Amino acid sequence: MSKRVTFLHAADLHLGAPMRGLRALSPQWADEVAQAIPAAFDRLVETALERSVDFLVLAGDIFDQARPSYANYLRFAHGLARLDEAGIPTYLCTGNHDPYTSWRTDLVDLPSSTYLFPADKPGFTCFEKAGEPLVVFGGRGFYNQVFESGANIAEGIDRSAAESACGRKAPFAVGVIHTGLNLDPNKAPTDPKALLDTGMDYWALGHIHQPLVDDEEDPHIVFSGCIQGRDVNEAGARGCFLVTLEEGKANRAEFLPLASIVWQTLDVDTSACNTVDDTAAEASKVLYRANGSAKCDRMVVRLRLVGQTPLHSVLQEPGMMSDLREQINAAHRSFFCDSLRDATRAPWDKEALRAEGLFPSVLLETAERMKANETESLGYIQDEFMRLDLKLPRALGERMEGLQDQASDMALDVLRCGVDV
Ligand SMILES: [Mn+2]
Repeated sequence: MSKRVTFLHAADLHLGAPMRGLRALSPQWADEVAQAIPAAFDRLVETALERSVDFLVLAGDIFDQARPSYANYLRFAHGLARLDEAGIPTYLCTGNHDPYTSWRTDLVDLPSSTYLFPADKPGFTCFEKAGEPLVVFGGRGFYNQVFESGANIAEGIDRSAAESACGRKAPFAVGVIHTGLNLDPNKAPTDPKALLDTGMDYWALGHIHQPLVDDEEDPHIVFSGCIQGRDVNEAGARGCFLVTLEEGKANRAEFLPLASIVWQTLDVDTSACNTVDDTAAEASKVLYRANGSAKCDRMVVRLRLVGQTPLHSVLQEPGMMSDLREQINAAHRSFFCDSLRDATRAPWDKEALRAEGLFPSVLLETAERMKANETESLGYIQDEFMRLDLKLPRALGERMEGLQDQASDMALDVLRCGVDV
């Protein structure tokens, strides 16, 4: 029978991090947001138990600060103890936020099954199942907040080093490091191509807060992302990866959402709205659609009203945006809109612009002439995409008419010579 291992890969827990950047929060929401990070960690532990994984890997930045609170350590140790009781060990390394030198050993003991990778050099260990070695690990964390410039955090970590350090071969080899890879040159960067040549089956990385997978079909280098976004810059679903390595098969890494609160920046198209109340209804639709794909309990959203609408001037009346924001917030317990911005545009009275005979009328005439000659327009776009070495979007021909209208409206906007109706 082919050998197989399953584990959870998470990183960037940032226990103890303040949630930032909320402009206007109700006291109730402030409480929920403050609890979101520890709640996501608890969900990570629950998920490991429910899925009966072989082990948990944490690739650094467990804590947000170099001196985390006793309460944060307790929460962390309690979670790891629950896993330990279920026979699930944890393998972790330190990150730039919680470097090795500041790691507290005087607050609480971590379970004996927890392995902390060293940070001054690579460390190796082995996971056994039924008395047989199943996985060899190689990993390294951050020693201080700043990684030694020019040093390579992955140096010396490869399959043969892990196997010889463990004194045995194993079906699988897993690397664990906190690194900027080739994405953040300031945080222990390392070359992804070199990682692929190490013979490790899977590199569990931490530091980049966005989940990233090198190859969806057969992932080998993966950033799990943070478990809970802290502000609108960390928008979208956040969680961990359920990794399955199996002999003779491609690797699998399934993203599992853990964040209870997901941040979003969303646009609400008001162009089909006849009243401000319609706009609130359209906002609801957008919120539910986004919530469906984010798979979270709660969403904090920044909404932007867009599109051409006769409501443009009404929306600009004093107090209108705050009334509308309150209406949206009162209607939904699951969503909190902390900012609502009007970016709508007044509709153009194109007939009036044509009648004026000024530059906008020339622009409109040119746009219509181009629209009439679709082949020429498509040819032009193809040439531009080829020049920029970009792939042409699919079904472009069918979308040409709408795109051309949009382009001429945008050009008119730039001219800023419209009339409010
Ligand atoms: Mn981090």
